[in-house]
Amino acid sequence: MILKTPPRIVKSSFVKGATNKSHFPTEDLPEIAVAGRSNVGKSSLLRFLLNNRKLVRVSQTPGRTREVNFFSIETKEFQPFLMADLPGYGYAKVPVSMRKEWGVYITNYLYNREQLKLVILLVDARRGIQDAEVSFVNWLKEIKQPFIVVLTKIDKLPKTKWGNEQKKVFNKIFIKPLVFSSIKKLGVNELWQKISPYLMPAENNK
Ligand SMILES: Nc1nc2c(ncn2[C@@H]2O[C@H](COP(=O)(O)OP(=O)(O)OP(=O)(O)O)[C@@H](O)[C@H]2O)c(=O)[nH]1
Ligand SMILES: [Mg+2]
Repeated sequence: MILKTPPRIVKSSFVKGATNKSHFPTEDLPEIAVAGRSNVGKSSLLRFLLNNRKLVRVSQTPGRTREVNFFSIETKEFQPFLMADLPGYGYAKVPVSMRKEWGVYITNYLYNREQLKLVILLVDARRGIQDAEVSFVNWLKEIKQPFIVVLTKIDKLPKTKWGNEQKKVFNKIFIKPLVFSSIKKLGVNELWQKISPYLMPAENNK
């Protein structure tokens, strides 16, 4: 099912923050994960997508989010699902040893989480796609994990440059990214359209 407008959210709630695998929710619900560098706007995107400012904490101190934060979402259009806000990678102020530890944690989650349907990879529009992100995309392709790429903070660039930034990303990974801004409230319809094929339609959807 592909939506023309965002789904009607009946309820969205914080499930838990998990610092290791044994804390991951065990319900067998389809899951969508939001990944990207620290400070790229993962939590802001979730807030805007779920239309719930109170639900998702936006970090004051980037790079400190160590846990995978799980949110459960009930809508009129789909069966319940979870969204996972992953810890950001590559924040310069974090010691290398800790960065490695996080890398392993996130990679294990992405590789082993059976209910994971889709990864939303965020790329900062001003920085463009970096080598680390290109490697990450290649790895997702290799493990056959479906994903989409979103250029965030697009409001920081004039509209005349958006197409060119999208093309630069395409030239490196052969995927056209969506443009998105949590501040200017841009791109949420397009994002839901990309997400919806990975969700199960509600049985009595009206
Ligand atoms: N201009 C602009 N700023 C944004 C946008 N999205 C997020 N920000 C800002 O970027 C900063 C980081 O946003 P977060 O949503 O906390 O980023 P994050 O990826 O969750 O960061 P970590 O949890 O530390 O990995 C905040 O100051 C946000 O206000 C956007 O679309 N446009
Ligand atoms: Mg965050």
